[in-house]
Amino acid sequence: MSAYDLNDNQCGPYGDASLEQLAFLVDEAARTACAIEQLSRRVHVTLPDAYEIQRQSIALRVMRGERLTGFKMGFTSKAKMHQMGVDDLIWGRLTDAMGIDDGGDLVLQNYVHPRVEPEICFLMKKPLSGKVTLLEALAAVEAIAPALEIIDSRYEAFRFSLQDVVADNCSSSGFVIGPWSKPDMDVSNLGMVMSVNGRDASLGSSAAILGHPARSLVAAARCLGEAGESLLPGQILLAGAATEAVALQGGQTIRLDVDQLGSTAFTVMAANHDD
Ligand code: OOG
Ligand code: MG
Repeated sequence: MSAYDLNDNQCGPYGDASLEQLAFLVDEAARTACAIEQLSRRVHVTLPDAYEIQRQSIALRVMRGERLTGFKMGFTSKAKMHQMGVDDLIWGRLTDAMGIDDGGDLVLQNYVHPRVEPEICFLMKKPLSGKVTLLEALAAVEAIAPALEIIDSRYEAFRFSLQDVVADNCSSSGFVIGPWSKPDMDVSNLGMVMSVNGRDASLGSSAAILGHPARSLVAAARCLGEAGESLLPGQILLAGAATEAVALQGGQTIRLDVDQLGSTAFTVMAANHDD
């Protein structure tokens, strides 16, 4: 059977669908930009199962030639928890294919219903995994940059349970990274302004990210350690959005300005007439 048949399958806690088939399902949805029904509406998926589905779905990308370039944290700010109705920290994986050049273009057709959110990005110089202090986390950082994350839930109406969003790689679908600064900068409370076509769309502070974005690094080390993974030198971590995400539409230029760190931007290519 194909993974799609699970919708009609009522037997057993997962019907006939294996975690491997569910991984295929979320990967296909991302690859073809085609929304699917929430897994939790049809099958019982535990949180460890959801992380295993995520792991296997990213393994499919790697098999197609993508390279793991780092990780992202989600729901590290109250604004995001409130917007999505989920209040647990989550983490996902980033690949090189998700990267968009600073100042580059996003092609709307490649996404289901993308949104953008303002973030801080860390570049690692030392491995980090397990229980670490804030100072240890900061000492493992090579550089810090302003970043925009493009999230695109593969579920209909951008609605999901905790397990659904984790299985769907925490909605990760793209990121744009601005100029790198030295890691000795105090990033605990920097003003962040995200604008759409020159108009302010959301205003926040890096302090909204767990009180200090480096706390997201501490949380990432702990979560990854529990999963037997680590942040490796040369990899990046997106610390999580400081404000709510904003829906993307063709023709928009999105720009993020972070005090002292500088800015980053991208443009959403307008959709074709027949879309
Ligand atoms: C889940 C991803 C959350 C963040 O920065 O909080 C996230 C979602 O909102 O779809 O990336
Ligand atoms: Mg995010």
